[in-house]
Amino acid sequence: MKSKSSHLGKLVRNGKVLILAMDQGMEHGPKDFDERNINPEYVIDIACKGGFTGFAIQKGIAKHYKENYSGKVPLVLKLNGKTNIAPKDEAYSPPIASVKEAAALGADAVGYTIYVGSPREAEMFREFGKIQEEADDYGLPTVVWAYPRGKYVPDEKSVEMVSYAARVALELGADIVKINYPGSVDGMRKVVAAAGRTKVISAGGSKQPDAEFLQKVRDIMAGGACGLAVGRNVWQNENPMKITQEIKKIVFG
Ligand code: FBP
Repeated sequence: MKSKSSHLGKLVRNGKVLILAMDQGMEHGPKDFDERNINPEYVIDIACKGGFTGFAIQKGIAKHYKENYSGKVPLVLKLNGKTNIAPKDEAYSPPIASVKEAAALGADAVGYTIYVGSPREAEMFREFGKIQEEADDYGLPTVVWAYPRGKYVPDEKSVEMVSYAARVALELGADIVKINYPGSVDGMRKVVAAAGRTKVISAGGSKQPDAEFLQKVRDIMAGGACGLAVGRNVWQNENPMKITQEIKKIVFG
């Protein structure tokens, strides 16, 4: 069994992280995809050839397409997930895979979504606590998607809420926290400060024109984040490899 630092060494390159996320099939449904990227092989090819430090997917894709990505890009297996059909008020993402399955699939990290502030926050904390403990046993780093959400959260992307979520990830023992960009470089700095020694990466968000998105990447990095876990802005792009190269120039300098 490899040590946690050797797994982290794959995910973090020169202190920076660039994960390609494709859990949107579960989280958003087929509406996020077109006739090209609806085929998982299309996105897997981008993950493998793009030089990403990780590829975040659910276990079904991980199992059915193992031969396509294995050994070519580090796997970040998402261990919970939900659709966006149910109302957001009671935001909850149930566990659907185990750390054992992640290890058997050759994952280099496990991913877990926690809706901070949700009425069901306690359940998610408890479930992640167990996963955190098992991940430590397997030497696997944890990446927490920390999203403030639910009927008590007035603004999911306010600096205050995103900083709180980042801090919660630190308190829960996450190695890396993925947050939604809080809208400004200053806001990002506050989030990074709140996260302490937990590394902060930002989601990409919905598809933007290239120049706007690349400015957002610059701002994310200027705010002290160590990278991104990006999905739609790469595989919905007309030229995914070109935008990936541009993102890499900014993230890895
Ligand atoms: P994007 O870069 O496409 O925004 O992906 C980031 C991500 O966190 C995905 O990993 C996840 O599927 C999705 O966003 C969650 O989005 P939402 O905020 O709608 O739940």
